[in-house]
Amino acid sequence: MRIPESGRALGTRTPEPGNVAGGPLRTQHLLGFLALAILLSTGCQPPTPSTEVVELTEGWEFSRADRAPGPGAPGELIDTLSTWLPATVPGTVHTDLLANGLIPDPFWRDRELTLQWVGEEDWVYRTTFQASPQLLESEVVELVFHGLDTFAEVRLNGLTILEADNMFRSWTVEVKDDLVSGENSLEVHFGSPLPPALDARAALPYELPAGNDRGDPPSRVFVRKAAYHYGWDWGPRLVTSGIWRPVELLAWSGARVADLHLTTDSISDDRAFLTATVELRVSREEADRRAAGGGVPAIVTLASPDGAFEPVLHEAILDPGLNQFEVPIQIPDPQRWWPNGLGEPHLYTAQAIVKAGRRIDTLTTRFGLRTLELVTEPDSVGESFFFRVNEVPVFMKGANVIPLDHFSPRVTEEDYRELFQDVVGANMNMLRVWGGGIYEEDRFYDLADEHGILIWQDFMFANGMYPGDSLFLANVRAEATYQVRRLRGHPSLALWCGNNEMDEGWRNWGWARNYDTPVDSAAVRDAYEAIFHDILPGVVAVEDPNRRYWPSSPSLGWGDPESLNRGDSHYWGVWHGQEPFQIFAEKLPRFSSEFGFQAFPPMETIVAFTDAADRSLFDPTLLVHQKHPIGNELITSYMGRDYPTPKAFEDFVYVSQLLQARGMRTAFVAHRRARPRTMGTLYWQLNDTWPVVSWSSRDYFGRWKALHYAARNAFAPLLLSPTLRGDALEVWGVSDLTRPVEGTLYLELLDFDGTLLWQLPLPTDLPPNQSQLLWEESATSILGDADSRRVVLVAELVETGDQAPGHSSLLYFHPPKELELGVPTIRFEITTGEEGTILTLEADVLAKNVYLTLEGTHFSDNFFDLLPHRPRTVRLETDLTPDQAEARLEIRTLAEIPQEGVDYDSSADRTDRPLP
Ligand code: BMA
Repeated sequence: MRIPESGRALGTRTPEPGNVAGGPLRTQHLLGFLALAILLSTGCQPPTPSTEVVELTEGWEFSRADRAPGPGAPGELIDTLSTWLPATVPGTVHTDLLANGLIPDPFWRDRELTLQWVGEEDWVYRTTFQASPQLLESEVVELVFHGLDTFAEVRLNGLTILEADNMFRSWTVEVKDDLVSGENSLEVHFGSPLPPALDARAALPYELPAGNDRGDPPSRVFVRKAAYHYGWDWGPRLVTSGIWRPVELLAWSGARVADLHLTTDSISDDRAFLTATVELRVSREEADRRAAGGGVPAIVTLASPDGAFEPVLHEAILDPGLNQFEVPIQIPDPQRWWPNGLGEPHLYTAQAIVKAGRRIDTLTTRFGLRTLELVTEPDSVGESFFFRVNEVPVFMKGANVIPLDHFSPRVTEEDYRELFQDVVGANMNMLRVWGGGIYEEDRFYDLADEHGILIWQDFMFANGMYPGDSLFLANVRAEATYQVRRLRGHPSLALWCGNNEMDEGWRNWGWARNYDTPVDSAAVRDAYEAIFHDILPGVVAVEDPNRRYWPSSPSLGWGDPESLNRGDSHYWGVWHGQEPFQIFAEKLPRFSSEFGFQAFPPMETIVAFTDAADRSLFDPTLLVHQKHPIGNELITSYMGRDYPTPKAFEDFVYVSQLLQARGMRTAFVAHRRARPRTMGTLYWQLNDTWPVVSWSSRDYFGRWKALHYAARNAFAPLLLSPTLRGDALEVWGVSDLTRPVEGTLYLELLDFDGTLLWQLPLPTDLPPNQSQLLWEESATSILGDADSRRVVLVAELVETGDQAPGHSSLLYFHPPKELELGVPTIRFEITTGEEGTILTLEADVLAKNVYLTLEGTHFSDNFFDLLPHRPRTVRLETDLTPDQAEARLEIRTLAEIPQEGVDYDSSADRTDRPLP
């Protein structure tokens, strides 16, 4: 007997392993162990899989479509573009043009500006594929597009079978009758998603606001397509078209499992009660065959390959079309899914199997056991806003994530893995998938599940107002239904949020007053109400009733004092409002879902997209990679407040990162100290879609800015936060741990030469999950005769019985530019051993913001202050030998930055040298 290993037919093409867009889906059809058991126990002929999936990734070509010439493609390219050129699916037209050598890299220098024609053209993609007689014998054959970007007319063997108009939906067409045995042709025509092509589709008597769309007229809100493609204040305007997610033929007969979804009803330490909902589809042919018997007899089995629960077998009579079953499940001794930092994010596996006649089909999915509520209840401040997970109020630490590449189909599985490593590496437990980007790949949410990273999920609407005609609203409803059903099984999913900054824009940015008549204004608002207060919450209530829906982030604008008392907040008083960083300690929201400050990416990244001549602050080419209209001016002005302003561009880049980290740390620690009033701190923004000056902490290439290190430090489960409030010197302890901490708080006052001026060991208890003032004294009395410009307070918490150094934090009594820093001599050595490559550094005087650079190397720590005569070790992820690394390592510190107006020759004074 031959036992099939997989429900996927032999000969099925599998996607490139590295390409997530074409990667494995969350749920896969496979014949698992239980199917095998049933199969063996029947003792007769093995069942055949009912479903065959054929991925259509091969043989694609593309060409410019012939339509009335607009400004369009440059004349010299027209002939070449009108031939058939090789294409990659999933992909985008820009990446295909690039691969064919027809356009320069859109990220190189100012090339973005020369490539606007690509979005103005229509494009055609085509391929051929073989339909085997076996495939054609299937009772149902469907063509499934998991993502078409965006206005697509699909022709199969010359016949139009689909007109698609939403990048965020999947499209399924029954094609059995349109297929021929042997070769079939498939063509996808993409219409330009820009005016004037778009105008016929979106004729409204008034304008709709569409923030950041750099088109004239702006048009993105009429198109269900990623908003950031049209330009954003951190991204290029490169308006794509293409088959951006996989295409497959799904052939099946008899009955198949269409969906398996588990919801948790209750969990105690002994037992969890769940409901599994299984959706089955039965072909008309199968039903007709069995009509005499009054339906299709089938055995439906629910099982757990990892043994979480006993298999449940169910004899059923199925109807043609959709059948739904609810199966109660009990899991003894349940292991809960915990967010990062609180425990293991345990995942279970469940499998639904349907056997009808000789055919069998299975669907496997993962699930996690946890309870999660967003608690918004009246309290002494106003109204709470916090997440309670498995009965524990959890302080959320994290960031807003945007697509990992402007051309998102080229993001690889490895890229996603590295992102999540860096998210966990920075002690985060939540990411917000922001509404101007994309509903992420399945792989993204799988990794979030595996790493215990909760997801605040926006629907894809941002910074504009959208149309309200019935076709548009129906399109939105279909999109939401598809996405909610696709993602609802992930334990990481914490919240559905309607949109980004739209209610705020309407109320506070003048949008409501932009209209000639109150009637027009009311019509625009009505469309908003329909989408965000009717359709989206309605879809969530039906498809994912246990998850909370929140209409708009933020719920109130940052100028409204009430925004600090209830709801979530985007506090942009810093940066957009030009307020000082210290304001973060005063404006304490209930949940901070956005706030940020820009910095330059590391020099290695700048070098990757510029020529040497471009590398100055206000160079026009460089400014193409700075999308905020006054971004560099703002960085410079804030820098002047706290830091010496460097002469050299390279030094400016470094200090811009210190500045960003300093500002954001001010917010992180203030938010954490303020728990339980404040219960979340998600900064803007985690990553970049291309190499750019932006608010990100991790750049396009995955390099950490100083901010990413600062986030890791400030998000540590146990945080010490020394702070000055007037003359009051306070030391706060914040614990996100669920166990009490007992230990000793060591306080020291050191001068920059390393002389200990004062010290205090203090027995300290820190209760679980709390912020507490541990110690308070007058700064004047602690400083005594010391020069406050030459001293640092070192606070360290060492847990009783712990040998390892504890969490430590430093406090200076002045901003960096007022400190009297001497130029340090830093001695170092690099060794390899069991722990990898280790760098040990030691300085003779305080070395402020030690910045290590070494080609292709990631440092476990960087930008840190090296205390005098206190050696410190840093782990290196590098391909270099210790000797090579020692020879090439560069070290920069704040004291060595040549400043504006200071006559300083850095080359003469560099003091870094290896330890003898
Ligand atoms: C936020 C975001 C984005 C924007 C950022 C910086 O509010 O929602 O719209 O990129 O501000 O301006």
